[in-house]
Amino acid sequence: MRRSTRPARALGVLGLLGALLLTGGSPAASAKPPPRDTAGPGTNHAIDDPFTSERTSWWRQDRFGMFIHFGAYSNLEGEYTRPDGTVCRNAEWIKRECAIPTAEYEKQAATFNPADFDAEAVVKAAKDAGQRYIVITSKHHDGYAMWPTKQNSWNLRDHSSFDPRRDLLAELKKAADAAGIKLGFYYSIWDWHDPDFADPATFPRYKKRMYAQLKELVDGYDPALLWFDGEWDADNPTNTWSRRDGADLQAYLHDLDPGLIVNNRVGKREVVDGDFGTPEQEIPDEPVAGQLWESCMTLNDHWGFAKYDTHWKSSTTVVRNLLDVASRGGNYLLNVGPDRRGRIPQPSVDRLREAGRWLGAHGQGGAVYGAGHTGLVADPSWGAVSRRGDTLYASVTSWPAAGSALHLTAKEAFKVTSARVLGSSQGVRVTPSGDGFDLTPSGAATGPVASVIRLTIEPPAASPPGTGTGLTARSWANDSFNGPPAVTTVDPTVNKSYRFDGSPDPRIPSDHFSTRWTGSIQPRTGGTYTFTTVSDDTVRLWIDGEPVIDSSTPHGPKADQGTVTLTAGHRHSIRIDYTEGTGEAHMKLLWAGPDQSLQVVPRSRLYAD
Ligand code: FHN
Repeated sequence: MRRSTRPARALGVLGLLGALLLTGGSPAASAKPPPRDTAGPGTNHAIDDPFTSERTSWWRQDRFGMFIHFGAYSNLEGEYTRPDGTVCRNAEWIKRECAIPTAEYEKQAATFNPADFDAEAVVKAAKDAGQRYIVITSKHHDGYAMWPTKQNSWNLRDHSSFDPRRDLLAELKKAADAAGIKLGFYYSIWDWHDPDFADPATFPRYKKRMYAQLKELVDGYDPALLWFDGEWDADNPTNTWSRRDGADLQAYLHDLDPGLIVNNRVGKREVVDGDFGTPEQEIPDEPVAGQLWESCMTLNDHWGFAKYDTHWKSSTTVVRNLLDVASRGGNYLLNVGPDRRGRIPQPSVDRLREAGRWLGAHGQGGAVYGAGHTGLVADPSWGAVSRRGDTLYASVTSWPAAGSALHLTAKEAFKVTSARVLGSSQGVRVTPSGDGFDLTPSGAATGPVASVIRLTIEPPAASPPGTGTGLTARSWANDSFNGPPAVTTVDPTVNKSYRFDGSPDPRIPSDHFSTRWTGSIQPRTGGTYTFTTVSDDTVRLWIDGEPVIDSSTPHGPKADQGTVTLTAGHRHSIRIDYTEGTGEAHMKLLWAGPDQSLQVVPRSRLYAD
């Protein structure tokens, strides 16, 4: 029985134990999840709102993680000398990009011996950096498993020179748990080594082994998240992973562990896939429409270890990237690539430690941990502004000349009740000015990385808490709202992932149906609200009878946005017309406003007809 560490999982285990007590059945009997093909009409696969759920809370608070790319490729340290003497350079793609014959790649992997991998040192490096979760490659595209999988012998236990008594992932899990660091696993769907992967006729055999490996990882190591990769259409070998495969895998993983967090590469990197988007080597300019997100980056120019790559990002760049990411509501997953012996390169450790020192000084980490998009101010040219409750953190990277001011453009009315520079006794004059405030410090910047002005604010006036129970939902067993609705109910929220097999009700087929939600929506504060619909196939949204979103051309999974001004406490009429033709089906209604970060519109703000 897997040790459970989180409420959701504990419930799973307690639920299971409860079932055993009731049925007296064996664990295997009651642990067996219902076959997914019985899900069918009436199933909504959306388990919660990742923007607000307890399940994702630690991830949304922690903000900063360590990515670790470590595998059989690390043994070559980024360089391969071909038989003709020419040298080919790559890191984790070296087998494919340098066309190393499989037998030769297997031969070199047999010498892989990361004897110096020190899990406690790795976890210390993360903690010293201020990284609060770790994601390590359990299996990259080369198919080589970094744990003693029973599905094949292509793994660190059975095919290496590593001590067979050791389990590197178990060591890391133990060290991470002891340090209060969450541990996640990267897992590549694309597998260059498994003989059944490339042929669609044998791909089901590969999928069976893949599901079994994922069960080994979840049951054996209790990861907090799974970071999928290698989901894209590719050749050499052909990758036939489909959207349906992604939907099935997500349902399987939720059965395995309801508390698990999964990224969008479980499917096809769409807004409806997994719990968060994964922009790579880039930082979005603003919050991503309709989905949490995490920017992943290398610290030099390679994910896997490359002995010649000394193009390291500075610790200043790391901190400033992190401040930008947090101010836009994202996470930052920054990579290290251990060498063939399992050691993190010292230049990586040094830069990460410097970043951690800045975060740990003067409470400056408050601008990152648990902080996010303000919704109240525009992105400034002189730095980044993040928000945590009634505190704004203005992280200044271009300090003004003596006596000059920093202008902060306010998108909504609010007051600043105090301001101070973290790590300094200097005062900051705050004066209303034009479309916002002028912040005039009285002293010098506190350092070369960024200086943080901590502003305490009085947020926009709020009306009493809502007492809503949801919207009236009428559904038709046709995609044109034709005739009387087959089902009328009250939906607490509009948060639907029907995917391929589900629908609003067992009486509604999984294709060719429509739903109309009506009622009213009541904001706590007044001002400009951005509504986001995430839909497949079509959606139209009206507020007070005025069109806000019209996405009535049938489409695949897509986010659409529209803005409208709402009055605090007023019940604005709302109508959503949604249709599903064939294939996949999704419908979510989210909003973001002056005092409201992006989330599924909560039940308490929605009132039925
Ligand atoms: O092909 C991989 C690559 O090797 C690396 O693992 C990155 C990290 O996110 N993901 C894929 C490229 O998008």
